Amino acid sequence: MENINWYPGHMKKTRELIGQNLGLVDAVVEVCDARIPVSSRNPVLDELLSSKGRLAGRRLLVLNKSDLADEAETRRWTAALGAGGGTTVLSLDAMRGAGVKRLVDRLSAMGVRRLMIVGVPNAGKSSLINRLAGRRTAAVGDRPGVTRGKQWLTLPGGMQLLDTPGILWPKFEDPQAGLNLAFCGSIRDEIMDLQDLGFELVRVLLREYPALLSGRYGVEAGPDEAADEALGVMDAIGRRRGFLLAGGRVDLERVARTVLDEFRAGKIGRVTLEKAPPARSEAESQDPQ
Ligand SMILES: Nc1nc2c(ncn2[C@@H]2O[C@H](COP(=O)(O)OP(=O)(O)OP(=O)(O)O)[C@@H](O)[C@H]2O)c(=O)[nH]1
Ligand SMILES: [Mg+2]
Repeated sequence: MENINWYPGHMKKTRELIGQNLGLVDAVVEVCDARIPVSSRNPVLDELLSSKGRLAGRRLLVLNKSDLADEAETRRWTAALGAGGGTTVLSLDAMRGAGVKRLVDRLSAMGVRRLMIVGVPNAGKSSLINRLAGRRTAAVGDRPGVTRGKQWLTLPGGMQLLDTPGILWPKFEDPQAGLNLAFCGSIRDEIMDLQDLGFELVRVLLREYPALLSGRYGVEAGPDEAADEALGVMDAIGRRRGFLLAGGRVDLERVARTVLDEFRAGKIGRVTLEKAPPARSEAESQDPQ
């Protein structure tokens, strides 16, 4: 996946392919990353679906990797993204299978016969396909490939699933989205160097989840995102872990890699990088009278 170039020709081809495949199904499941429910989506799906009026109301959005995301945020996102009524939103952990039955029940209740899965790279499309199929059919962690012929998987229960998911390319134009995708391992190493990336992640965690950061690394971490503070925290992490270079300087590259790896593996804690709009009842209760 790291080697993919989302040059315009490739995007156009992917868009056409997804468009064609949407014509073959009666429901579409979009998989996004629950930690970044904005950055891990792409409006091109809206565009493609608007020309497929028959799929109105037959769209499901899966907030995957919910095991790694902040539960309260996932609840808010589920409510907010489903608010219009046009999309059914469900949270899921495709790695362990939590939520998959709910998804299948939902699809059955909708009378779905043929469906396809779409999503940005690394969102968990193959993992979900394997979960739905009840066996390992799609290569997990594989690089997105190009379809050769249509293959349908018959799911237990009789539903037909297109075995090749549609790849929605990530939003490279928006630098923050690029960072978020890189933090979550979707476009690793392409956006910027590892040390900068780790530094940016420490800044975000300092601002949003300082207690998790100090809990994991035992360093003082206040909710101050000043650059000095993030650098100071990285330095302290390096000293505690003994990541030292000759002369006693901290190996910041190693600190960055460690924080990124541990974040991606969920070791720092459950984190949602994009905050959901407050649920209506919360917003109302905060309204000054
Ligand atoms: N913690 C966690 N990890 C997950 C979950 N779903 C998938 N993963 C992991 O995320 C990585 C990507 O999963 P894939 O299923 O290969 O994702 P994909 O969307 O098919 O990726 P591409 O084929 O590259 O587009 C793998 O390491 C999976 O094990 C989940 O719900 N929770
Ligand atoms: Mg895949």
